[in-house]
Amino acid sequence: MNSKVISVVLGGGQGSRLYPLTDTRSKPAVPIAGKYRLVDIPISNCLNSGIERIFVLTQFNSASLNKHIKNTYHFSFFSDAFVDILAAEQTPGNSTWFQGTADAVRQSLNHLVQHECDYVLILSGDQLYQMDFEGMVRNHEENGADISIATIPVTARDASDFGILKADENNLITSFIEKPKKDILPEWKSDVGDKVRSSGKEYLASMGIYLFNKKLLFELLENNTRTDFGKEIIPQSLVDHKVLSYQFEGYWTDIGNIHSFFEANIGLTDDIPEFNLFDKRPIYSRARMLPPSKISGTTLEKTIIADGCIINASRIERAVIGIRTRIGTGTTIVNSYVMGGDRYQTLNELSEAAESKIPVMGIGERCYIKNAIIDKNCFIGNDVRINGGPHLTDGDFKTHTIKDGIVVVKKLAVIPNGTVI
Ligand code: ADQ
Ligand code: ADP
Repeated sequence: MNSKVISVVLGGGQGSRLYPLTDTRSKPAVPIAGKYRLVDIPISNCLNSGIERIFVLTQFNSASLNKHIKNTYHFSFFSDAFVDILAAEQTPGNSTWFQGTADAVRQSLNHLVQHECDYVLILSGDQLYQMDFEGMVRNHEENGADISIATIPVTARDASDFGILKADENNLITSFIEKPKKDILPEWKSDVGDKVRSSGKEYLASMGIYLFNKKLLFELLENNTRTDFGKEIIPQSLVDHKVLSYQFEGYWTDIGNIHSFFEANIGLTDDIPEFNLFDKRPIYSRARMLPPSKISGTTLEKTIIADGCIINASRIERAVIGIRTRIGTGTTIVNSYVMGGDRYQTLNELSEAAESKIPVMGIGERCYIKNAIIDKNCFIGNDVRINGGPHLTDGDFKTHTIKDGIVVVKKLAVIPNGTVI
């Protein structure tokens, strides 16, 4: 175990950009890739890097997140390892919720202070990547840094969504601006090297991954009201502290909104996905002891199917099908993420539903579903047509939301037979 580092995962603010997936659960608990939850990504990166003391900060504490963490991350009785959730709490000294990233970490200082460590690694909870943090810690130590920021080259199109920085030849960050407007972007170009420049990625972006010397983190956060790392703490630290850029070479993507979340999931079905679930470093998740999936009469094309599914569809193409999904005969699913279910209906429930012609949990018969995210435990009837795409106007409805042409069917929604969206 790395005894020098404790990690803090920023599990999410209001999570409004992932609405409606975050309507009834906190962001870290959002299911990804059919069987994991968002929080499993940063936690797995930590564990694979030997960092085994992890706090997860979240704005709202959901039973499903607690249960997931409690049932997934078991450590030996004799080890100091832990994954603890710190939900925003009102205490006598603090009556507000976390106001921003720095404020969230500030409110966790009283927990951090109880553990011995030299560095605190701050991570975002909504990113898809595999990174070995050991290299970052080594680089930080070897160069005597006060703060290290993981960085990645991005294109001009993406640059306005990130903190953009400039660094000298020793990787010392000389200037930093949070989400620069398009008109001033050209001033922020970096010398990223010929190879990277040819791909059009001429800006160096912060990945929102920070390694702080513990003492300095306390100094920067205690006795002040600065609420955000990107807007305040980082730019203000450049003057008095040695802040280094640690450039990352691999695949990294921010999955903070519905569009990027959808693309990241569907991207996993590529022949050689940019994010490799089959890597030798595992992504940890809860072992559920589900039966193997049972599939009959289905043509499958570029599809990921998790455990415990019962599938009789006719065709599934470029789709991620999550745990315990049931799909009826004659159904086609294209370019969609079906999250699955938390339980199975009993044979009795199924025959009662059939008699009263109400949908059963899962996806019914002869449906057509394209460009959609189906949240957990939905009841989609027979002959339902959900055809997402740019022709649809964004909007929020009782059973579903449309964002960027992607139809997101809400958790527990009941979509009657024959519905067309
Ligand atoms: P953003 O991702 O836009 O930019 P922000 O919305 O502050 O920054 O969120 C950072 C992470 O913290 C996210 O995972 C978010 O869910 C979480 N978070 C936000 N508020 C929180 C709160 N009150 N409590 C707990 N968690 C909270 C940041 C940096 C940029 C950088 C990008 C890279 O500010 O400089 O380029 O990350 O994605
Ligand atoms: P996941 O498998 O995605 O990790 P969880 O195990 O966290 O999901 O959630 C399963 C949820 O479903 C739990 O809250 C559990 O109590 C509930 N559940 C499981 N079986 C049944 C059932 N037969 N009837 C009602 N709820 C159930």
